[in-house]
Amino acid sequence: MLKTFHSIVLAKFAKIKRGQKSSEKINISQAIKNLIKAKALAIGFNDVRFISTEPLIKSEEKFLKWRNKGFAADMNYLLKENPINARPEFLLEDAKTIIMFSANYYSPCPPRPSLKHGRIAAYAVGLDYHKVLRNKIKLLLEDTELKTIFAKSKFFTDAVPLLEKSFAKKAGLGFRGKNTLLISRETGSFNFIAEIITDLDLKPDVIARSEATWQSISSKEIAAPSSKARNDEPITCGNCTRCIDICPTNAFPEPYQLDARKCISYHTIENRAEIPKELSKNFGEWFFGCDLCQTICPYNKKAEASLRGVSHAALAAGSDDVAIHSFSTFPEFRPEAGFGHWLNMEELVDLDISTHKSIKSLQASLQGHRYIDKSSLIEINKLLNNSTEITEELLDRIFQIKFAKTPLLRPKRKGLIRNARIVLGNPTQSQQAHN
Ligand code: B12
Ligand code: SF4
Ligand code: SF4
Repeated sequence: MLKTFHSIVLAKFAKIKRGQKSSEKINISQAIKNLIKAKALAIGFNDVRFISTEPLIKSEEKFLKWRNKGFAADMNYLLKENPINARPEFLLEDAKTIIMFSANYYSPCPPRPSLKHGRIAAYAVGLDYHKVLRNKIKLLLEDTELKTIFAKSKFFTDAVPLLEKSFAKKAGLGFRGKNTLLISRETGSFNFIAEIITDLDLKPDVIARSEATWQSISSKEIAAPSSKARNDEPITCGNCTRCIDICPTNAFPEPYQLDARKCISYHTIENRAEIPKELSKNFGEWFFGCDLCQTICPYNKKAEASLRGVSHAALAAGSDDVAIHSFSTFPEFRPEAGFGHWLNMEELVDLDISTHKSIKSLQASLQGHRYIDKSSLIEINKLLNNSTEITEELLDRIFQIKFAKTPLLRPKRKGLIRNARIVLGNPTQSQQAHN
């Protein structure tokens, strides 16, 4: 029955696409949206919204001002002369609609196993979200019912300099926190943002408040985060400044603005050069990324509490699977899929050329390392058995095998060794806001 309805809708939509006028256009547009949304939620996305590709001129102005202050550090993709950040039409000719997706990746962090362990930000405890989300979206684009209508579409997540948080905010996926992140009232900020840009002409979901209105709403300081917020209430940070206060490197010169040059996340992931000591001495346990301005946020604490509530109820009812399912929608984002929240920093130091003098000693150390895939160690051993001396190339290859499919590849071997040495040099700091 449902299938027949979908087929009729798709046939009608194909007719509209061919340019034939139809008074049913709006209803069909809604039906198509419902179909896409239902399938995306079934795949595991937390939320799906539709907006037009209209450029976000005000966001572009703010972005350019932010960049002129030097806050983008040396991130080349943000420094391009003709930025596309606020103009999705540059990414796809005839683009009409952006379908915005959010996917939760939260998992609670267990206590630090030892002072030799460095902490990995929650977004990176599992597999690389770029690949995971691409595969999930592929399921949607190749769905038998949907593939005919997605003729001209492109998928992105974090791959192009598009102001994803601004588009997500406009689509109604959340509001903008003073930590600059997109925060959903229901699920907090531990959500990835992804989007399909398409030539499908679908009616936008929400007539978003203009960005000017958003700014005035923020400055009205309506209320401190409260569990009593109703669905129709504008949600903001109110008087809260917890994220700004907790940042150990003072990376927020003002609310809603981040100076990447001071952010642990920038330095441990994007920066390829030396990290100034006066900053790195404050990195504490953070070895890859940083979550402090999120873990402290009341919206995340509220989201976690409500998720735990769900798990407890479900556990009481006899289900032991919900505790895991409640946190991270996709199994690929859970700690057991990757290196988890903590990694022994000595595993990185072992990959420094100065650490081991012989292949035998390197090989012996590598047997005690953690791998996310059993075949990794077999492959590494094969490589070592065919090598006569330790070279930078050999160590790079081992690094790539060990961290394959995870976000930890990004700073490259030397970047991760640099981070490991920083954490090992900051051993006395206790675990910060560990959940
Ligand atoms: C560059 C980048 C970074 C940089 C810079 C971050 C930043 N805040 O700009 C660094 C490396 C530091 C970084 C860190 C992280 N990142 Co990052 N990053 C990006 C990337 C690629 C571009 C962001 C960007 O364009 N920044 C430029 C600034 C100017 O943009 P903006 O924050 O939107 O700027 C607005 C505000 O500053 C505001 N504004 C400016 N001036 C003023 C003045 C006033 C008065 C007001 C009210 C507003 C205002 O207007 C601007 C335009 O709308 C996006 C992916 C993407 N394509 O969007 C991911 C993205 C933002 N990152 C993400 C994540 C997960 C992280 C980390 C949590 C990872 C981690 N745990 O280490 C941290 C969080 C740090 C933080 N508090 O932001 C997610 C965030 C998801 C979410 N829920 O918001 C994104 C969206 C990736 C994704 N697809 O999911 N990231
Ligand atoms: S990610 Fe960490 S260092 Fe960066 S702004 Fe947030 S709290 Fe500060
Ligand atoms: S910690 Fe407070 S100020 Fe920061 S984003 Fe959360 S609610 Fe807003």
